[in-house]
Amino acid sequence: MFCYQCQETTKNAGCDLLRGICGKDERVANLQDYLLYALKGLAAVAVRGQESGVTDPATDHFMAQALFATLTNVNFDAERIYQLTKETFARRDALRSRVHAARHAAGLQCKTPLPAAAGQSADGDIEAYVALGACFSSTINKHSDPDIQSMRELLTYGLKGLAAYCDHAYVLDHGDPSLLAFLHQGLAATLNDELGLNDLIQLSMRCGELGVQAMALLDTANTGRFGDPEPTSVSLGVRPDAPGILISGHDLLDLYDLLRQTEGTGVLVYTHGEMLPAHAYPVFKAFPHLAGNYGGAWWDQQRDFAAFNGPILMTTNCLQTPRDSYRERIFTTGMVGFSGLPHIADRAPGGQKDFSPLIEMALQSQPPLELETGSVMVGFARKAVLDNAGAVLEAVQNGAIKRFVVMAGCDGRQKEREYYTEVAAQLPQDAIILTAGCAKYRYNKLNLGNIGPFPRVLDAGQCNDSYSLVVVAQALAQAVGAEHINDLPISYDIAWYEQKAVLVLLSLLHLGVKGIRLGPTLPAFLSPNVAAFLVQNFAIKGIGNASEDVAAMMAGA
Ligand code: FSO
Ligand code: SF4
Repeated sequence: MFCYQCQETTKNAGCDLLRGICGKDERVANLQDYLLYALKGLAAVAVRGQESGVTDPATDHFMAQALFATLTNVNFDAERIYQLTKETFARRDALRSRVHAARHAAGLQCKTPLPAAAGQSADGDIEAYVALGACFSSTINKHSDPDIQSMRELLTYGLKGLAAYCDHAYVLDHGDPSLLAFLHQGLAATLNDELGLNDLIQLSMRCGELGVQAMALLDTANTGRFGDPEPTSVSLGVRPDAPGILISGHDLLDLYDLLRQTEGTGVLVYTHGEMLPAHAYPVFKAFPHLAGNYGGAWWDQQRDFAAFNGPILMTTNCLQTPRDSYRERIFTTGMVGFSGLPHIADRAPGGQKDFSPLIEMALQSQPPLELETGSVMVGFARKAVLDNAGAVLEAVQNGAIKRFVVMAGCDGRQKEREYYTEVAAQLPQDAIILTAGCAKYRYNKLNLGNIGPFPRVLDAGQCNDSYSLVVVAQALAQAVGAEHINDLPISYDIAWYEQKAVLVLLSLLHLGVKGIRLGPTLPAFLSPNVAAFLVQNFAIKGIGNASEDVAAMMAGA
């Protein structure tokens, strides 16, 4: 196996032994590589279809789901990846027939042949696919020019992030065909030997542009369905007298179904990880049995889930290999999977998922062990901040707020991430931290105080709610008459882990944001020349020592 798509990749070079740091074993890695290869072939056919007026919306959505399944910490279920690959080939072949027929009828000649991935035989059992994956992972992802390879990887990972956010929005019946069309175009481009570095750079910037569009779509989907987040205090403790269900991941509709089905049962619902921001939405606040947030970021799940005592639902990334202490209590749903874990099936159109197995299990469970007490503030998404734009501006103008530091992104297990806790703690009292994503768990319980009515950590929500931070920055720029958000007193100290964060990074680059600090390490898939390009054009830098970085950021560097 070889995989270097996430920040925790072995030795910041690549997971190339029998198992990745994330727990993905060689067999699943090979199957995922073969799925990606198959998806590239499907993408090439779909692009030719786009050129010929032949589309298949169901296949477009399938592309987003299948690509999402290959994102870090989503799907470790070999059989499921195998089935997705078979479906990819079946959809590819059906679409190719339609495209051929349409082109034939129109008298169109193909100037270039389709790539090999578009015609690869679909035959084979799971073992054959494992073997083919092993073979393709060492060839299809290896271009002789390391810079072309690096840019293809950057684009591919941005597309995986885009696919994930598309899937989240589609779950809420919010679609945008242009986003799905680009998944095909971008993925097909990674097979096209005629494209040079500049083409791939442009496609990556386009990916970032569509990243903003996808996050905006998901924002509309979430706020349209559940209301605009409001500043809300969330309990971190437990109610000792009732059992609970713990729900993690990003899928708010799953939370909604679960809350409706647990109403009146005596079972409480707790959020974990990236589900924390749900507490700020008016629709969720109306459920008195949404009891609080339990535990820390995704990488704390093995400790948190063991202590929780009740059933756990993983709706999206980030899933870790379950420990025996809670293996019997964890369920997956959506694109998440793990061999041997029970999977809650998708909802029928207009219906709900059936969470009764979790509810039955919860009724037999002990209440969770209390891990901590206290509370955190959430709900500072775009509307909550912009409704107070006057107070923010006044605080900036009278010097109460000297600087905003965007510390969005992901958390992870590496010790180097203590840097983010140190930065948050050392930032002076006149600095506000703008956050989104699970990166916040490094500092959201530090009680960093307030500036006027605002907590010094303004939590906009999930990683996709980085969109809110962009909207706030743009509104602020307009209000102070700045030409560009780079002219505002804002610094960016972004923590990345997986491919949604790659998309968020591309989105910020597309918006022209300069001077981003990216840590805790720069991506292993950046070749020296591609890294140099990012430094030259976007002034991207790695992180350093916390106190030096704090001083530099406060000085605008
Ligand atoms: Fe975190 Fe995981 Fe939202 Fe990521 S839970 S690390 S950017 O997958 O998705 O922020
Ligand atoms: Fe390694 Fe990350 Fe790939 Fe997992 S997703 S195999 S940790 S690079």
